Amino acid sequence: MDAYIEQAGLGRILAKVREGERLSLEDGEQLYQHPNVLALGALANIVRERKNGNQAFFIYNQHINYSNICTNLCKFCAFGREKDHPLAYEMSVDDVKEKVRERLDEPISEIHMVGGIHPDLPFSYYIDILQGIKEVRPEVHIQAFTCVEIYHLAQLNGKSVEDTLDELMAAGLGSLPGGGAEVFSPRIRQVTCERKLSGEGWIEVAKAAHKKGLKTNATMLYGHIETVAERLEHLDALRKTQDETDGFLAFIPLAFHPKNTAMAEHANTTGINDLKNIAVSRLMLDNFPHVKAYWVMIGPKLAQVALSFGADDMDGTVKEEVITHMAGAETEQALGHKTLIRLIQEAGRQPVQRDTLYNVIETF
Ligand code: V47
Repeated sequence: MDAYIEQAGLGRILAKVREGERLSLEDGEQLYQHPNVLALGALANIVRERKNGNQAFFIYNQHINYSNICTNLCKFCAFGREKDHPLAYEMSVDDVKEKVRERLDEPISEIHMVGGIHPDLPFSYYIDILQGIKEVRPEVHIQAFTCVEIYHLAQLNGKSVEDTLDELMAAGLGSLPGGGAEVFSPRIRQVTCERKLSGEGWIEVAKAAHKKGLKTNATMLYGHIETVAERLEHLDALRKTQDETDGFLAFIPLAFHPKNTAMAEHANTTGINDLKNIAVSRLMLDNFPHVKAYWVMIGPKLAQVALSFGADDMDGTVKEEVITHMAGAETEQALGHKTLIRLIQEAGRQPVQRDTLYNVIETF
């Protein structure tokens, strides 16, 4: 493999990767511009196997989107709605509890819960839905509320992000998902999501969570108007934050789905772009333990291939995914754990069912 990578003209970067030396933004630029995706994958696979061996993780999880009512109305999003829109919805605390109750017979270890920036639900609602989930399923790990939602909840609560996190943790919050990061560049945010918390704001909330011992994930929404330089600046900001806090668990590149959004003129991402983002992020984010190939976004078949291009995690069973499907995703809304195991085994990796914090539940 090394000879192949060298022949592709990537010998200098290969030497750095072998030495465990940090890649520069210029290296990242060279990787993104490189036409040979197999050589990029082979390079990323060195880091992937150094960190995670032959293991490929998945989780038994359930997604709950408590409301799509949102005041941010980002142009790339087909999920958020204004309050009076016919498709707007909001779940009561009992609705959320019922969603959890419906699947009590399944060995779900994590509930992944996010929603829009709702204009008038009170702070107590968020405490109540956390407590309600714990009442129905006390042992489950709740990974909920992006950094953008946490900032909004702190404003609702009239307290600091730190104090608000304490209250949410006491009610059952276990970790934060990685959404809302988009691309940190102010240019991109100005064009696509001008009302959203800034990139600096997102990072400040993540740091506050990490300082409390709350683990969080991070994402990047690629495949729209962002430049390669803006992607690399985003990765660099995450890498610097991780140097400081060591609180990120996984990075998840999110492929833009344009259908039903205000940016519907864009084409869907291609398989090569998807694999490049997995590979380059694995190489740049040298201090992130995990990179996910989120099958909902890139499809189970490409996610399987991505396990040899830097990714070591396929996310999970999910069930009832809404955000990407509103934007035209043609993937399934759920995968059975047997399917996940088969996808991983056929990719030549060892399936490992994990919990949210990557403790091993079962190896197959
Ligand atoms: O925050 C919105 C993005 C995110 C679109 O932390 C879109 O483990 C593509 O963050 N096309 C939600 N993406 C999903 C998310 C996530 C998913 C799975 C696992 C984890 C994790 C996090 O999806 C949003 C936004 O950044 N998004 N609209 C769209 N049209």
